[in-house]
Amino acid sequence: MMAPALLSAVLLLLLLPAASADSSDPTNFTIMVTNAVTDSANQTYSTYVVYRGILLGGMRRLQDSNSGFSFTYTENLNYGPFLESVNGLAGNSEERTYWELLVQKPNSTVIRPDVGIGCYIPSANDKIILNFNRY
Ligand code: B12
Ligand SMILES: *[C@@H]1O[C@H](CO)[C@@H](O)[C@H](O)[C@H]1NC(C)=O
Ligand SMILES: *[C@@H]1O[C@H](CO)[C@@H](O)[C@H](O)[C@H]1NC(C)=O
Ligand SMILES: *[C@@H]1O[C@H](CO)[C@@H](O)[C@H](O)[C@H]1NC(C)=O
Repeated sequence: MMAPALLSAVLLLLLLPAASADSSDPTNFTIMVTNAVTDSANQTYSTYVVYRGILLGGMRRLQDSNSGFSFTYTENLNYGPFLESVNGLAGNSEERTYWELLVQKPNSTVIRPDVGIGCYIPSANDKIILNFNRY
């Protein structure tokens, strides 16, 4: 007969792997490329990050999978990666255009993250919207 405290410790050890299993599943999300300046066709792609991985990682994975998605970024000293171009189209300070980062949550609410692609951590089923826009 095991003491109740020992028994619950053994039970906890048995249950732990199951309880943390979700952190080993990929976090699936989509990336939609839109253009508010020229109104060209939207493109949607699917990718994923590991548990609490950053958006930039999911974008690199998508680019490396030959899905037709490509992007470039510049490195800002203070804020990290600034998304410069998507699918060959680059933002331009003379024309005051840039790639805006928006996120449509599963309940359809659209947010505008207050961080860039190097800091945003996608949630499952986010629709990341990379929107070519003016400022
Ligand atoms: C103006 C501005 C912009 C302009 C910059 C272009 C321009 N020529 O004006 C535009 C509209 C492009 C912009 C875009 C974004 N911005 Co902005 N921006 C600012 C703002 C208001 C002033 C920056 C500035 O002119 N500084 C003075 C100059 C002399 O210094 P600078 O180092 O040369 O400034 C450059 C950087 O700030 C850079 N920059 C601007 N925003 C961002 C964002 C990121 C992630 C990076 C890496 C660089 C960067 O562009 C400036 C000009 O080259 C700051 C807030 C503030 N008051 O500082 C926010 C700020 C820097 N931006 C921010 C954010 C979040 C964004 C976006 C991600 C918003 C979005 N959801 O789309 C996008 C970037 C998306 C991408 N393509 O990667 C955050 C960054 C916080 C963080 N830790 O990541 C700030 C601090 C505002 C906030 N919400 O708190 N932004
Ligand atoms: C994520 O996507 C993969 C491949 O499309 C799929 O097999 C997996 O079940 C998805 N995971 C979740 C948690 O939806
Ligand atoms: C692209 O997506 C945006 C934002 O969801 C939407 O407003 C627009 O109508 C779409 N454009 C096309 C051409 O489907
Ligand atoms: C939608 O979901 C987000 C988080 O995923 C939450 O912050 C927000 O309050 C929700 N909005 C509505 C209208 O339910």
